[in-house]
Order: sequence, then C-alpha cells, then structure tokens
Amino acid sequence: MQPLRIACLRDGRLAGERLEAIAARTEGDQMQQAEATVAAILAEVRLRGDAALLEFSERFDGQRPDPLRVPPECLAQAWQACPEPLRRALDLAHDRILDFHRRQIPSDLAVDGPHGERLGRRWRPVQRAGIYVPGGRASYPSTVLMNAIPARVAGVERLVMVTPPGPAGEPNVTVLAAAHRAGVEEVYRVGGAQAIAALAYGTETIPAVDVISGPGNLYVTLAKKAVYGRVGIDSLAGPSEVLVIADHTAKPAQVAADLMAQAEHDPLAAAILITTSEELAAALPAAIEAQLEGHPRAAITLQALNDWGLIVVCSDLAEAAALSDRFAPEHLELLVADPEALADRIRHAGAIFLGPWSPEAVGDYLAGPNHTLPTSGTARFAGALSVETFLRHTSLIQFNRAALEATGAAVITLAESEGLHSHAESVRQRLAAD
Ligand code: HSO
Ligand code: ZN
Repeated sequence: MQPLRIACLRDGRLAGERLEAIAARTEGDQMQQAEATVAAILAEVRLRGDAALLEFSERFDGQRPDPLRVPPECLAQAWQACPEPLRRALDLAHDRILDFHRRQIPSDLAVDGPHGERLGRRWRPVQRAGIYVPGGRASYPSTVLMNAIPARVAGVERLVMVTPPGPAGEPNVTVLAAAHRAGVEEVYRVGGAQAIAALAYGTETIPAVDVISGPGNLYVTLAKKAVYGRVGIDSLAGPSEVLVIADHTAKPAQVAADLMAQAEHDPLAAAILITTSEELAAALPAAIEAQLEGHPRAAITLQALNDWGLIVVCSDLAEAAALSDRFAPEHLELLVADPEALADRIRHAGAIFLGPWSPEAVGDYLAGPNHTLPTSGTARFAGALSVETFLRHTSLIQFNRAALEATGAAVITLAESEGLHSHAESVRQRLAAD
C-alpha cells in the first residue's frame, strides 16, 4: 500500500487556496462526457419506459430486474431477517430522527391586514416523492431513514424508493429492512440515471413523482440536475467532507478517527484538520497510520487522505473559523475548549458538531438531525434535507371591499405604469360595482 502523505500547510493564503481547490474537486472535464451520457439515458427512458430501464440495468448493473418492483412481503421479511441488535439500533435511530423531524413541521401563517383583509401562507405535502438509495459501496440503511422519515412526517401520499439490484439481483437486505421500518412499501430494483429518469417522467411501472431526494454517484447527481424543473430535488450531493477545528485539548487518536470516518466513505471524500496546536498537527499522521493498520477500508481511506486530506496550522481560532467559512464544510467538528463560542463565529456549515462527545458518526446515524447535508461549498446557500423538502407553501389572499377601496388606486397606478390595462380594469370594475 502507498504511504500516508497528508499535506500540511502553515501559510493562511496557501491554505485558503487549497481549501477552495478541494471544494471544487469534482468540477472536472469528464463532466461533459457524463452529462451527454445522462442526457441520452433520460431521453431513452422517457421514450421507451420500462423496456429502456431493463436494458440500462442490464448494461450498467449486469441485471435484468424483471419484475422491477420488490414484492411488498420481501420488505417485512428483510426486517424479520435482521439480527436483533441491528433491529434495535434501527429502531433507536428511527425514533430519534422521527422526533427531531416532527418538530420541523412549519406553522401556517395567518395575517390580518389593516383593512380587515386576510393574508396567509399554508403548507401542504407534495403528493408523490421518490427516494434514491445508492447500491454498492454506499448502500446505507441510514440513508433510507434520513430520506423516508422527513417525507412521511411531511405527509407525502405516495412514497416510492428506487435502489439498484445487487449482484444477486436483489437490493441490499438491510436497506429493505430500513425501508420497512420507515414505512416505505413501494420499492423498485433500479438505479443510476435511468432510475432518476423513471421517477421524473414515469414509466408503465414506476410512477412519476413531484420531488426526488437521495444521494448517488456522478451520473445520478447529473440526472437529478437535468430533471430539476420538471420535478423538485433535495440537492446535488457531492462527495462527503469533514472539517475539524481543534485546539490543544483535542486528542490525536480521536481527531484521526473522525477524519478517517469521512475518508473511508469514498476516495473523493475530503478530511481536513485546522488546528492551533503544533503538537496535534505533528501527532496526527502517526495516529492515522496506527488506525490504518488492519482497517478493512484502508485503501479508500488512504487514497482520500492523500488526495484530499489537509492539515492547516494557524495562529488562532478566528483564523481557523475564517478558513473554515471559505470551505463551507458539509460537517464541521469543533474539538476546542469552548465550542459554543466558536460555533457562534461560524457562518457556513451543513452541520456543526460541538465538543469532544459529538463525533460526526452520531449525526450520521441517530442524533436526530438529517445526515443529508450541503457539500462542495453549497452550505453557503443551502441547508440539510428536512421536512420542508417534501412540503410546499401556498399563499392565501382574501381582500374585502374596504381593503380594495383603500388600496385599489395604488394597484391601478402600478398597473398603468406597466402598461397593463386589464389589470387596472379588474380593480376598477369592482370599485364601480355596488
Ligand atoms: N457521512 C455520510 C452519511 C453516512 N455515514 C451514512 C454513514 N452512513 C454523508 O454525510
Ligand atoms: Zn458517514
């Protein structure tokens, strides 16, 4: 195996530049090629429905998943087949995520205007939602919970899940068990861009949905981007990231484990330490090497750390916070003496983990907040997947005569200034009526 070569920078300007390069690591040239492939897949599925789905599955997954739908009884069987400790852990995660997301349900707005008019905003669920769950290395039951629970809390009428068939033709059994636990009844064995196309356009078997959520590889993400507008999407997820800000109070072994917990996801994952402690920076490589020994995912972890890992030594926590904001990390851990004070100074992060007892893994599985978070710097304008992902709001406007009399002249003036005669007339007609 290659040696650990994690970069270490002490110059703030160079560190800032490197952080921006890491955030942009997937904006490469293969993108255009992949976009063309995805566009072709979307067009075929739109045109030929299930037949195209089966062909693409055969080509990309080596499976012809016919029938596409997983028999509903298989979901309950998958749950029964789970070892008891796994079932209990899924139960705990389910209940905690459910509790946190129930508290997110937004309130409707009802406002009485100055002339007795009534204004409002009401929230309603989307009718149909589709959840994408990746296969292979990133087939996570936790992702099922993190997507299905908010959709159910929102009150989505029809919830469908798509996930690629595994090597034996069936999806990951724990993914199916988690689907059962989260109340998903409709699961289709199809993945990739073709699955996103099915959810966006509908096929003979798979219904078109209003919103698609869930992470996926580059092709899935580009497909979500391409169908956005026809359907809503949660976000465009890139490879995962963690940024740890640590001072002298942090333990090297814990920092190493936390960085590696991100790196083990994906060779493209980014794991960054920004520290005020020279001792910690010096101790970290050995701490990582010790934990790489016998690690079942050592190759992925090492690749990610060598390509996209970084240690930055800086002079104070103000500089650390400024560098972190430049990266806008998906996950930010604050392993410092006063994490609350530092959290107050952070502007952009998907989720902040405060203090030594909050490793990112608790958030990944069961703390309660969603683990689907903005990556690649998108925390500057986006937040976690939430109940609102599956809701939309409608404005309500109810004027009365007094309100129209009080404001109508202004509406007429504005309409005429825009040259819109009938707009003005629609108010004049009413004001002239008895
Ligand atoms: N850290 C991942 C989520 C995850 N971790 C799933 C374990 N399972 C991306 O936020
Ligand atoms: Zn994780």
